Amino acid sequence: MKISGLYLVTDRDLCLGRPLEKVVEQCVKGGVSIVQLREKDLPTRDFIDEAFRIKEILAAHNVPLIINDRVDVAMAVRADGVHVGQEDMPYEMARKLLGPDAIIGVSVENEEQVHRAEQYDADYLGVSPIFETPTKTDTKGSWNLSGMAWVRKNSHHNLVAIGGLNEANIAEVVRAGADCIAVVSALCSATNPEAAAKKLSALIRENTGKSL
Ligand code: TZP
Ligand code: MG
Repeated sequence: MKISGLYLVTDRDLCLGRPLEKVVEQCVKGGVSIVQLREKDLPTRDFIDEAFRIKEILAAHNVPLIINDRVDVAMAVRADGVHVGQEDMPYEMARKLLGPDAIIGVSVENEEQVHRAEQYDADYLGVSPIFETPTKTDTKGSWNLSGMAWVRKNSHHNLVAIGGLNEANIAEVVRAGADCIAVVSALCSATNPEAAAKKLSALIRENTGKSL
């Protein structure tokens, strides 16, 4: 499945006190094309319950649900796929468990990981992080625009850019080769998530197919 457009990665703590379900629904109304549920410290039972609630909202809009890290949770709730980082379950193992139709994304943080990922039939690579971001601080360096362009040249995969992206910089990230833009705070912490999603989606559309 070709992943494109605007990709929401959730963070309950960044939703300014609003329920995550409300924020996700507004983002979807604003044109988000895919949603990743990312929960780093919820008990498994709560993660599953939340995933079912989000899945129902997304199903009404035909938007796929991706689970961050947890292949077991993805299987339990029959999510559309999973996103794995370099320290999570290896790609091949996740593919075996979830099957050929699942959407599986893999984070790449350096050039070696990009080369290694060439042998995967992953649905996308998460190019992470493009810029430094307070949302995720355990990163080792950032790709910047030149790195994004390097990944585009050296990978056959569909590319999802993430990290420090917002309306001020996504045009150039798309022009550097991103197929899809993933954001946390630019949507979760937006005063009006629906309007923010509309604005970001339009910027992605306008810049797709153009180069730097
Ligand atoms: N992975 C790499 S950067 C990041 C994740 C989950 C956080 C991106 O957050 P923001 O607020 O869009 O910079
Ligand atoms: Mg992970």
